Amino acid sequence: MQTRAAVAWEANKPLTIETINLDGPRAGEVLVEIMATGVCHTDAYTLSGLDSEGKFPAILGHEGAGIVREVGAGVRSVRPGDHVIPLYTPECRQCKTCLSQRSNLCTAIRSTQGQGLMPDSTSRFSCSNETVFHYMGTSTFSNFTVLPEIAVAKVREDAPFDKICYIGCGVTTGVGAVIHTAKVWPGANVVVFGLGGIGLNVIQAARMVGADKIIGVDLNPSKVAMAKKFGMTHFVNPDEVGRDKVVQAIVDLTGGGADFSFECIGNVHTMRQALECCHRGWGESIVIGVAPSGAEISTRPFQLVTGRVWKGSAFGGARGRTDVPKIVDWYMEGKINIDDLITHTMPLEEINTAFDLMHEGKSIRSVVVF
Ligand code: NAD
Ligand code: AHE
Ligand code: ZN
Repeated sequence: MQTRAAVAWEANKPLTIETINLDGPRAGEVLVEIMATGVCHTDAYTLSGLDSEGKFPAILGHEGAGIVREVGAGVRSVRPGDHVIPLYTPECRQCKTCLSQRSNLCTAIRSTQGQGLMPDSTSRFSCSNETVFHYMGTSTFSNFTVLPEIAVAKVREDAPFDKICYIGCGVTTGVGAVIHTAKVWPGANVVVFGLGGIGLNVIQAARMVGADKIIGVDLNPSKVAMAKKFGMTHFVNPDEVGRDKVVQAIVDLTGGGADFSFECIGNVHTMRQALECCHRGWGESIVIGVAPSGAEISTRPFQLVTGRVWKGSAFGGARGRTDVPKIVDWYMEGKINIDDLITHTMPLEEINTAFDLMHEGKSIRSVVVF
């Protein structure tokens, strides 16, 4: 079949809207009509050329929601008409990691996914006889996409696509990091570096679980109003306190250091600050931000010797097929706020504006509606 998609031909160039060829689903795969997709900072990261797994030409996008239109041989868990959210972290329920229940990092298809290919090492996308690569196993910047069955979460049908697409990455990443990865306790002091599409979801989950102080750190003061609405109690602007005094400012505000910090920027300097602002003896810092390929983090080992813990979180530690439908329920029950975070909605033809708004710091989340 043919479908409309935004194609990234090369790094740092605007996406172009093309009519491309899409081969149908093979065994164990499903064809999904994407109804809406968010634009996450990770899409911009890969487009920047700094992602070691970034391949071009590719169809980016990993924060979608849509409807199953066709299934390949042997598919049992979904059928045409089902509403689904694509999963860049699949859940096969059979690999060592899934069976361990210790991590959400399913290994079933990770290696081909990182090469921009389907599990049989081929691409379903092409344009004028040129292969176009998949991205993160999802490629939601295409009106139709093909996914492995294990990479879709079936969700309730009354949930609006243009809101729940955000659960495909940002919401689950932020909320999950608090609940699954850090297991923030009531009364904890929490610091969030980066008040964007991920950080604000960390903030709303921290409030939900009963955190005490929720301190936001960002260079852009225009993020403060939204962050306060979602639960931020204190704000630190590194340009006001001095970039080398951020750690001290947080230690002072928390009476000794944070119980939990979350880095939601992707900057190795703020990752270090996020660790070092944690409380001696038990403070945990969770790295969510994705740093450029080749970047490295550093700190004095003494920071760890004295009990601070450095952890990372991918997709909020969520097991997609199990946890994503629950988060959709939380949204539909009014337990989490998604609507206010979606500051811009646009048609596919205007997708480059979503990247511009992100880089200019003017949006929280932009959603493309097909
Ligand atoms: P965003 O652009 O919406 O937000 C980033 C925020 O960081 C902005 O508010 C910006 O003003 C602020 N910022 C930038 N540099 C700063 C600095 N030096 N000090 C303080 N604040 C600074 O991005 P997002 O969509 O929220 O994504 C955030 C990060 O999380 C990205 O690196 C993204 O790739 C990553 N991410 C990781 C996962 C995961 O599973 N681990 C999932 C989604 C996104
Ligand atoms: N290809 C990148 C990896 C980037 C990365 O860490 N991605 C996160 C999700 S970001 C979503 O917005 C993730 O899930 N990581 C676990 C994994 O298996 O990729 C790079 O830097 O090489
Ligand atoms: Zn993302």
